[in-house]
Amino acid sequence: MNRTWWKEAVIYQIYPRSFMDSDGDGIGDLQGIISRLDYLKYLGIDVIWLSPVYKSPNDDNGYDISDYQDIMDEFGSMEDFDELLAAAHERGIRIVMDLVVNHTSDEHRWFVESRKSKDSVYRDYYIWREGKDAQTPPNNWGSCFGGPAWQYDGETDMYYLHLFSGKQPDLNWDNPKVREEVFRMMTWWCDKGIDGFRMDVINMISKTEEMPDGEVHGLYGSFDPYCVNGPNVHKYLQEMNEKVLSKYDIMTVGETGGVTTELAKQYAGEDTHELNMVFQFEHVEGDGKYGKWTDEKIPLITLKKIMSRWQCELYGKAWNSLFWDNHDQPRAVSRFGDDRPRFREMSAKMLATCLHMMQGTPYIYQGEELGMTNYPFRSPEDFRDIESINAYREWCGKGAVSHEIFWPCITFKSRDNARTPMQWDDSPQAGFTAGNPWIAVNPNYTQINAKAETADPDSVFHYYKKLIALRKENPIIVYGRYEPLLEDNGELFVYTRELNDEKLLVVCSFCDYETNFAVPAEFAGASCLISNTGDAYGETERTLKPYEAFVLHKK
Ligand code: TEU
Repeated sequence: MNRTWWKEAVIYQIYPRSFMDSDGDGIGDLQGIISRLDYLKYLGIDVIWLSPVYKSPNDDNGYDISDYQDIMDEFGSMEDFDELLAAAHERGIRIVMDLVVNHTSDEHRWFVESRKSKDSVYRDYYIWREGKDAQTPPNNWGSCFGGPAWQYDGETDMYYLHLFSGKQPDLNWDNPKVREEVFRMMTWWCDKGIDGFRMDVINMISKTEEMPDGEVHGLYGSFDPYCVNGPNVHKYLQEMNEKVLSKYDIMTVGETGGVTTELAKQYAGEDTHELNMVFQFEHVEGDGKYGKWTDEKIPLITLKKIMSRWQCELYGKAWNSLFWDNHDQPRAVSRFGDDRPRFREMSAKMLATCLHMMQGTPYIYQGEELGMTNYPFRSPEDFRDIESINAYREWCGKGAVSHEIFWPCITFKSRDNARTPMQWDDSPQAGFTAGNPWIAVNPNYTQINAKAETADPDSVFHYYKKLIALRKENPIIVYGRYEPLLEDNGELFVYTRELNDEKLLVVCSFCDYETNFAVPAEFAGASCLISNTGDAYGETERTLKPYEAFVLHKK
């Protein structure tokens, strides 16, 4: 397997709106990020994945782009961006942009022109269809953000497709002019010196010609079979690779909800000339009682089987990306660990061990390195995310389910859990802003913040810092073969990594009680690479503390 910088990197995702505000308007910005680069350098990360910073009306917090080559007013100017890129590169940190080209904003000039007339030269930049009538959309598809996936437009008496909000019309990738415009824009950013792209819902860009009703789940029909992993998606990605990606030393990661290991070998194969890696979502989706909404944690055995399958089936064929959370997911320690004060730190360190010892490129979502937790929402007015606001209205507002039953589900899974401001210190608003934040700061910022944790060598922050350093010092962590152990054990996540004559044993307890573990004889006397207890590891029979994690290293 050939060595590359993006296989050996640790990537840190910044959600700019919530990272650091420099001008007191309560919204994070680019100068704020610049002011925190030394913190990221100290943590030891190699790459920043920057969620969208382009011009946007912010219907979906920047994932609705109205100008791909200009900076959102609230975040600053293109000069600020150029300063950020230079300042990051000076520190040896690369910057990967968020490429959102399945759809634009409805305020993008292409769409403004497209909707004016059926004869517009931009008409076929988007997906327009006749309704069954002015009140009935072309089919029964529902959008990801609730409601139908079609918006009626009276100007030309037709409907346009939007798989997300009505202000996010889907681009028509079957139109070569659209592909040409996108590739030209990507080239413009690459020529500025950026280091790659995270590609938003990139496996949705190719749709089938036929758009029949979908199978009904909940309130609408599913568009999946017609809009996900579509007929031309690989052709378009290979064209993108040939015309843009292959010309630069950049990394690419596709956001591919619903992807399988077989498809991932095509999207991210060592020699398929598409992308470098993809995000798979099996461990974070498909768990809902009401669509995605649930208050239940995934059973450990199910989680282990998913993660192990991806580790084993991609080995030597394609590259894994590793994550517990991002700006769309609940906070890792609340979802997969245990955010009760007694267990939060131990379980956050355990989760970090479990993920960062796996094969693939690890992603850290802002605040995960502090063990930040879900937010204690009190009422729907606390939400800012269009997905949560619409879901509460759609499920509770229409009486499909009672508030008492739905509330634990939406507060556990809401994307706003990940979007509360980064907790820098224990000053007002956690040092995020001198103004009023666009979304409330988690009240636990007085205990959980970067200032306290960077000063405490036993903090979650320093544990992440050590894991990142270990990955740089030990090629076995990057390139070693993964093998699961104790696959049917519902308490412990145990696996090995092997490279040449070295071997690692990774043991992680997902329990809030003591458990027993027999160290395999081959690891008797092996040294301890890292643990979240600081205990000595020599004996073969161990009683593990709640959420204990350790890694033995046999050379
Ligand atoms: O997310 C794709 C997506 O399907 C999201 O709805 C996400 O998977 C879901 O909310 C998890 O429950 C991407 C971006 O990451 C997201 O922030 C955008 O809202 C979405 O695309 C549209 O651009």
